[in-house]
Amino acid sequence: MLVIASEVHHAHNALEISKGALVRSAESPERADMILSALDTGGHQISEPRSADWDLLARVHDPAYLKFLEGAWDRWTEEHDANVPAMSFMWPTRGFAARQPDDLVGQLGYFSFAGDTSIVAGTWSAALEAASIAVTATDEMGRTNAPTFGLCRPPGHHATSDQFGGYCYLNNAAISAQRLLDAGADRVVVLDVDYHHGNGTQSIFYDRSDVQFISIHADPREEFPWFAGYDDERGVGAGEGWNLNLPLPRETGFAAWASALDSALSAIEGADAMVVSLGVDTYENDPLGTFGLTTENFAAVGAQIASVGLPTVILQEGGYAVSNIGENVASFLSGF
Ligand code: Q9C
Ligand code: ZN
Repeated sequence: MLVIASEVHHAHNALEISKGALVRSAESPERADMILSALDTGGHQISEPRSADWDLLARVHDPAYLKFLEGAWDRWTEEHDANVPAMSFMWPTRGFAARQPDDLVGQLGYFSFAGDTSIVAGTWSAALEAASIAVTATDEMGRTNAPTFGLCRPPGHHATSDQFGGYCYLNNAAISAQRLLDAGADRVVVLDVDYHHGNGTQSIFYDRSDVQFISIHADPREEFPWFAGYDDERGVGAGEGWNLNLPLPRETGFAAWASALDSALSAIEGADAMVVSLGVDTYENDPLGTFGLTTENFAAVGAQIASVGLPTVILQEGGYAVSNIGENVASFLSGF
């Protein structure tokens, strides 16, 4: 399979608040290195991305948010030590006004939703490169009519139109779906199989019928992102009925997971193309997940999704078992 990848992601090596401490993020550069090396060994064709257009990004994200992300690190280092990441400690939660303040720390709170995601020197260039990977993979799929894999890092499915969080800054899958629509698709389905609910993708398309969003994930009663991903979230306005959440309890094994995938695939309606948000944090030994999928199971999942027969772009989301992430992604792609 054609794989779009880049080395630019190395510039992004962030910190996160985990269990009360500021530690190295689980979303590490080694993740993408391991995937690239496994795909290279597996004989996949690897190619570099072309730069994504700002106008396309601005069809998915608030331009004020894009400008903020682009300039946040330089603004931060005017006042702070470059050894500490840029992040807020306050967010406009219940009862507060969702207005954009002038102060940088306040803006960091306004434009984010979680303390697991910080901004460091290379964050913007890496996020922009990941979006470029998604767009190039999408265009190559359109040109060749063959499935294409975008090795995006940082991931994207938690990023909303104007908030970063869950290790995500630009929503690569949403940008890919928008690109497919702009290229002539009438409807695109985004199938999100990451362990966590893709709250960002859901919110971006929640009131639209041209993108169907379907997600299989750990029940938000028990897992991040806690405040989105419930099965009664079905879309609003024109988008009503075009959002499907299939939450599963912690510790779900492959049989139950695969049966949720069957339901997900039979719910696809009128789509001309598919974007797969591929998180492999459903792996049995993932440090952030509790599901029980094995490396071999990922090949079956890939084959099951491919059987739908839609033109497909596959984009990397989560997966934190660094020593196994390469073989897990390779297994999915070989099955597909
Ligand atoms: N130390 C994706 O898989 N943070 N994001 C957990 C644990 C939330 C996961 C903190 C996990 C976000 C793309
Ligand atoms: Zn995840």
